[in-house]
Amino acid sequence: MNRRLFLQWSGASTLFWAFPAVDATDPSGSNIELTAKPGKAKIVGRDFPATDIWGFDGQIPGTPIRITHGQALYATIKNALNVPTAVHWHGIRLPNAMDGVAGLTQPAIQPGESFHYQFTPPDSGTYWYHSHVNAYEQVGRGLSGPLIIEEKEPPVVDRDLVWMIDDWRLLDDASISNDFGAGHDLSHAGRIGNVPTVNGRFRDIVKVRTGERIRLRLINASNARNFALSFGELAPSVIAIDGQAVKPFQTKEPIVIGVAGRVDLMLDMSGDPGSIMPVVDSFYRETFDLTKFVYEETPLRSSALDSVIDLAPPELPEPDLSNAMAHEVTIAGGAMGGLRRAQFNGKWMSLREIARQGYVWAINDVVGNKLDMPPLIDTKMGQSIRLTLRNQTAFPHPMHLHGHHMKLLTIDGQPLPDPRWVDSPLLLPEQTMELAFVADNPGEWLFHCHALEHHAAGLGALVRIT
Ligand SMILES: [Cu+2]
Repeated sequence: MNRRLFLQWSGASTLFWAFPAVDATDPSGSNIELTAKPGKAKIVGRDFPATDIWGFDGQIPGTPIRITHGQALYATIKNALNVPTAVHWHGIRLPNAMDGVAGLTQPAIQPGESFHYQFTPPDSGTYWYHSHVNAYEQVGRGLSGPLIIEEKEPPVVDRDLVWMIDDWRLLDDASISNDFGAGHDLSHAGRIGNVPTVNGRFRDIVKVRTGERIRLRLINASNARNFALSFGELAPSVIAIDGQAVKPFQTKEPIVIGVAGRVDLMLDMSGDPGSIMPVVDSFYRETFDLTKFVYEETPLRSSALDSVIDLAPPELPEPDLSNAMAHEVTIAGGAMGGLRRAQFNGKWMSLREIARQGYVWAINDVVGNKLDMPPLIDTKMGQSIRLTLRNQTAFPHPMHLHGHHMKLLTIDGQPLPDPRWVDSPLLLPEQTMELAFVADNPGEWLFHCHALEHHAAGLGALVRIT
């Protein structure tokens, strides 16, 4: 029994506990095959027709991948779509050639062809995989899935749940609106949809039992929607952010999961048997119930488990701040952004002229419209980099650096009480963040806004490490 993968959503942890990790150290790793292809999904329930989607193995979310820390992943991706694609393994510190950015790290996988990815994730945690070709359309149609690297000795829980939270723009017949790359989305908040989902379902429920301890892995697979989730009377403990362990902290504040970000929570379900508890989103002006916990009539236990929830600390290279190379990175443009001119293909042009070609954002006054541009950062292996990231726009930007994690040092000049490592920090309007990382992974890496319409409209740059 190879328990590595293809665990179904329900009963996943039952399987996990029934069959101990006999092959947890299997040097042969895990072989998987995923096919990018069209499929149908019942997103909005019985009263609506199924939605035509593109998905890995034709489903949303794509087939979940679960391996154990230390195992290699061998993944063959077949393309059964009629457009080229490629797969990015979001947040994994992997060799550049496996990063899945078509046109930069590999040629796109043509229709009918396949590509073999192979790497050993150096970190345990909650990650995801998604298309990196024409991403605003391909991810928007469903080409993403969870990628879980389990700790060799995970904290004891009753269930390990993955929620891929996503957002769809559906028409009245539940079909996906075809207006990918609409001008307003490019220049404003990105493609915000009208149907938020958990694991591809709108307004579903999640059955729980009083006393149950749940590890909840939240993955934001939206094109552009950020979430801020509240869990009623529960005070969840945050145990990991962007896959990397944090010193657990309990909070009743809404938990922000920016686009492409992940948060691992530990939940002790303390509601009364038979009760219902909505999970409420409040990131934008209008709040809504994302899903509901429905307590079963029989409690699992009378009081919460009393066991350690801490994960092992991250094993990431510590940046040397005293010898770090400092880079100021300013994001400008978009609607109401005040950017007048920028460099486009090496020439200064007015934003109006640039906008005519579909681009409206710039990093340090450079529009990131191509993958063969001069890099924003060009550095030698092993160099510590200190980034001061300024958002001079009216919109939030989840800034994703490929192939690395960055240590978040300050937000608006305020140091963070505990260290936190991120790969997709959500930079709010007018906010400034300082981050640092060691450039220890050779290659050319994307650094871009993960609001996918923003990236498509120029909010991207390269980091070259030689
Ligand atoms: Cu953005």
